[in-house]
Parts: sequence; structure tokens; C-alpha cells
Amino acid sequence: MTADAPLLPRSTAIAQRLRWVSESGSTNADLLAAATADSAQWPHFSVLLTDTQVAGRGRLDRAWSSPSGSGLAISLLIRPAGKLPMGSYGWLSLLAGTAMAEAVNSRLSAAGVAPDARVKWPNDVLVAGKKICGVLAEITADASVVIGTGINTAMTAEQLPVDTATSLAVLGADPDADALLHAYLTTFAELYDALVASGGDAEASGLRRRVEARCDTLGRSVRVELPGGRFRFGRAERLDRDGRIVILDTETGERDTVSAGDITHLRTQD
Ligand code: BT5
Repeated sequence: MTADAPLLPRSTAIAQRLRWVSESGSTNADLLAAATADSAQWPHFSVLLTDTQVAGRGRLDRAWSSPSGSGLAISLLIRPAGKLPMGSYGWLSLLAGTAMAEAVNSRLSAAGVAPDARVKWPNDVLVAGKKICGVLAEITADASVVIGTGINTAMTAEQLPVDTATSLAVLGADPDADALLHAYLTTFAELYDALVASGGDAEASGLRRRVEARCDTLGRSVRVELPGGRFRFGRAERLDRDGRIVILDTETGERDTVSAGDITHLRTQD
């Protein structure tokens, strides 16, 4: 740890390894490289984090931006090889988003603010329709996964990078890093361990139920932008066994199963 690292005793106790750095280009990029170069030093459930990430990555070459000190960039390494079938990896972003939504809700509740953080498929955590956290899961050559979460904590209204963003501070909650991270890691471990125990079966492990309870996308009319720029319109009907979203075209009755894409919620309810 660096000299100016905040004290994170509860989070340190639950992580296998927790390393705070004073600055990172991208904690995902750094942890992917470190975990591949020296796997013994980075066991399952290692965490690399900072409050100053200067080249944060979003999906599809987009950027994640957060002025120094205004958010946390958290990368969590998991090593599911031999424990989870590859087909179930699609649940991991949703699992992380659900764990973070519940952690955000615990901070909101503690401040007396309505705890209504929701997961937007596949990788956003929203409060009142605004993005407080984005998730980026990246896989290593040995089928380990680095799950990055960017969470806006102390970010002021003036610091919000886009007008679709919000933060714990803007919502009136105490952005206590240790409480937030501990809650996230605890729920993540609970859901992940249950998924492993059920051989990757999200239904049997209860993961599907937890994700669906938090998911803001299901039941809505959506526009899906698929990789490559094509669009689908329809109702987000359900999640399939691998965490992909099934879109029903209500005019033709045809269904599309989508594993990656950007969703726009078209209106509140269909
Ligand atoms: C994401 O991508 O939302 C994934 C973000 C993952 C960031 C974490 S931080 C730790 C780890 N290390 C990394 O380098 N990355 C991960 P995407 O769905 O593509 O959304 C990106 C879009 O979100 C941008 O194009 C902006 O519109 C918006 N955005 C950028 N910064 C934001 C912020 N701080 N809060 C809310 N929205 C933001």
C-alpha cells in the first residue's frame, strides 16, 4: 500500500489480497497484466483499487472518467477456471452489478435516502435512471476474469462527467469507501460461491432471482444497439440460462437473444 492509502480494514479482511495504488491508468489493465505475469501473487479474490484512475476503460473502446478522489476504480480478480463452465461467465457482470447495486443501497439507506439502485443490463448500476457505476469484465488467457467497477463516490454535481451520471455524494449519501467495498465484496462472494457450488447454474444458485429482483431492464420496451451498429427494438422479456437477454419483437413475435449490446430504455413500462 502507498503512504496515502485510506484505511480499508473490513475490505482488507475479506479480500484474499487488497492493493491500493495512489494512481493507475486503468486498474483493469494493471490487474490483467499482473495476474497473468505472476499468478501466485494474485490469487482468486484479489482486489486492486485506486481513487485516481487516469485512463479508465469502458466497453467498446469508450472511456470511464472520474476526477481524482471523486470515485473508486475497483478491479476484482476471480479464477473460475475448472469451477464454472464458460457458458456461465455471462452472469459475472450481472452478478457484480447486482452486488454493487446492493452495496449502493446500503449507503443510501444509511443516509435515509430511498435505496433504489437498479441494474441496467448488462453492466450499469443506475439510481433514479442515472449511472452511478459501470462494470467491465475482461478475461485473461488462462480464463481468469478481472471485473472492474467504476463507482462515483465523492463526486460533486460539478464533477459529473456526463449529465446521465450521478454519485453517492450527489444523492446525499456518505461515500465511505470501506463500508461500500466491504458490502460489495461480501455480496459478490456470497453470490459467486453459490454459483460455483451449483456448477454454474444461475437458477439453482439463486443468482437469477437476485439479478432479476434488481434488473431495471426486464419488462421494458428497449432499443438494443448490437456490436457493429445494428439495432433491435422490442420488449426485454427475460434472461436466458447464460445471462443473455431475450428481446421479443412485439410486432413480428420474433425473439432475439443478445449477449452484448447497448440498451436504451424507451419508456417506463411496456
Ligand atoms: C462502462 O462502460 O460503464 C464500464 C466502466 C468500467 C470502469 C471500471 S473502473 C475500474 C476498471 N478499470 C477500468 O479501466 N475500467 C473499469 P460503458 O458501458 O461503455 O460506459 C461508458 C460510458 O459511460 C461513457 O461513454 C460515458 O458516457 C459514461 N461515463 C463515463 N464515465 C462515467 C462516470 N464516472 N459516471 C457515469 N457515467 C460515465
